[in-house]
Amino acid sequence: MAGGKFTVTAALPYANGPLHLGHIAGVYLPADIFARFLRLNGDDVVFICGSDEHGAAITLRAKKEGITPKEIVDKYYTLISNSFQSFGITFDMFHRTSEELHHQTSQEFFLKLYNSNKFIEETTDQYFDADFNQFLADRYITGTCPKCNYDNAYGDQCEKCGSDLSPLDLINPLSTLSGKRPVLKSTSHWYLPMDKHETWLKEYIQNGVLDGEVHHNPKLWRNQVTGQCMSWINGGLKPRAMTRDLDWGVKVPLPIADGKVLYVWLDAPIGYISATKAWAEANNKDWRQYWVKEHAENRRLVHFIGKDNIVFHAIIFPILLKDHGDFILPENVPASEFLNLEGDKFSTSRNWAVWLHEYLETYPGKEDELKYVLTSIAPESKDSEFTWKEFQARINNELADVLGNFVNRTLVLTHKYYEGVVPNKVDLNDIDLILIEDLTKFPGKIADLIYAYKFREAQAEVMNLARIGNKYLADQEPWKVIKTDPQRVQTVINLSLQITANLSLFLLPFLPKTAKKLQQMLGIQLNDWTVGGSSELITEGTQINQPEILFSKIEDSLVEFEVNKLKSTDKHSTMVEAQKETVSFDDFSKMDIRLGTIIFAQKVQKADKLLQLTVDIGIDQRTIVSGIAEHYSPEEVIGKTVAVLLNLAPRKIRGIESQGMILMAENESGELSFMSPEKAFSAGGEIR
Ligand code: B3M
Ligand code: ZN
Repeated sequence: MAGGKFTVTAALPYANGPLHLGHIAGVYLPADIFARFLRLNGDDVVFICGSDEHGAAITLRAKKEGITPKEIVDKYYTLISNSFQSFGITFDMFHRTSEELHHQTSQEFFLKLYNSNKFIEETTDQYFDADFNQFLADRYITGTCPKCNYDNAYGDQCEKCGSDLSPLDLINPLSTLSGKRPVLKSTSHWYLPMDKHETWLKEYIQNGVLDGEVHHNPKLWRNQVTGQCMSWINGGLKPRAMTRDLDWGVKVPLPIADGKVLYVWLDAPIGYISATKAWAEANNKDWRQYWVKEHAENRRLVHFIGKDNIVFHAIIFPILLKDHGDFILPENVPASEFLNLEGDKFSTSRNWAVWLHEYLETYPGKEDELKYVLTSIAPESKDSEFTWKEFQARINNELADVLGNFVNRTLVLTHKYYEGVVPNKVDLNDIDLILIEDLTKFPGKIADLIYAYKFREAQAEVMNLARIGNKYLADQEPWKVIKTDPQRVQTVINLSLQITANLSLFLLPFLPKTAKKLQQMLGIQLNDWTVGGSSELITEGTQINQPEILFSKIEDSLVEFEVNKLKSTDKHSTMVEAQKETVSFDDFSKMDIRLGTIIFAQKVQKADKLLQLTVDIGIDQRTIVSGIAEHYSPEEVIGKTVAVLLNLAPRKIRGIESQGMILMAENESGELSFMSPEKAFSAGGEIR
């Protein structure tokens, strides 16, 4: 099986926020296991990723944080690439779509398609926000989904039912910039006529046939990937615009396209190619051997992604690659389903998430524990769930009690009986022979599972070997037999050490740090998968080092701490999160806020919540109607000095003209409190 050639990619994360465990379990960890395994197995592999720095995901985030898109992508590129590095994801290249090389590569790609008439130019009416002078595509517009009635669907997709939408499909569309109903305005764009590609796509996806030749084994595609693609195709593909009216992105390289950029989903997957070029340049390689048909014979392109990216990688990108003509097409698109967290979906806005960088900071050195748990529960074929309770159970009952225990017993006994020197095997009995025979099957079994993208099962196989080891020790009872038949114990310990050595090899793709630690304890170095399965991996007479405990147990207090943290930040974030748009200083200084002293108060007739106040604001005395009657009685408020917004347009409330607003703070349980000066300031003092 070795000797394969692979170009492996992992979805380019948007540089608009940190990564959480859902991203890791679904995309980056399986991709890394795959790449690490291929390297060990002697396959030729390049493993590519980078940050996706264009599109509305970036510009809207920048707007929300009140900084520029450039500042956003720089900030999150750094955060994301650092956490990948400290977690131990072994990309050969982590590139950025904001790099010049990428802009060039994607512009050339676009031009090639443009010049060979692969696009259709169309002028249509599109939604436009007149206040912001901007067309509204994708996430710049929301409205009600025509398919499921969800009222917060985006212009490109409904996140509730997964439907692919265009802004014109939305019922009751609203601009996310101004919050207003947009107007229609005409604009021209280049469309990819996806409808023309249905026939060959079906052949390619369903049968693994491309240009009349066998391209890949369609049985190795996950059901949900083939299923989703076929339902798209059978529902009829529609032309899709490949350009946008925006000022952030890769400029459309045509003189007639001022103010237009490439659609982010056109440029992002081309990012895999640019990243490969950057890597090749830095490492003296020829990038074409990884992408260009003529130079990349038998090269297998594999895209690791989450299920929300299936259409882009299994339909749109293949169309683009085929239209271009020079490139190989994906041989598989192992997409994951979603990981949930403690009974709920991961949610960035609610802060319902376990962030990778926070985990790494809080639990340094425990990367392998997290890797183990995430692979054990990976959402390969259906949604799955992460809970801290299960995190604890998997580490304690499996890593510590099965793997750690077996290794520890073996090494401790080697030291106890043989001063740490590997003993000989003498007289193998039937049980030994069966064990030796079983051992030979492991590398092949695990490899087959990995080549079939079944990482959960592959890791479980490695654990099975540790279980076999435990059972062998328990059945052979060397601690008893040592008194009656010391020769027999030599064999038992030798074979247990062979199992341990094999584990230290098989663990490398999954738990690389643990595997290396184990090799260090054994005083051996293994980095070739093909030697696995041997019962001569560690030679007689080898001096091994003192064992260290591989995994310490996770206390209940950690579980409690993490669950509480999740719950408290969740509530907290809904209260204090900066949800409002940034305002300029000029906007702020338009507000006239001063201290006012309440000199009179009475209840408003037939209105339980309202007090009518007379407030002295230094320059005059005015009437303000305030909704505080449930929190304060009239007597209580008289004499208080509070913050007042003076230049709020006057409004009539219950027939009384209110000439300002008292500013109040609200706590979690909805109680109200005045904003009073901390020093004894009198009415009229300005607040700024
Ligand atoms: N950035 C979407 C995502 O992060 C997008 C992936 C691009 S892969 C070429 O889910
Ligand atoms: Zn919907």
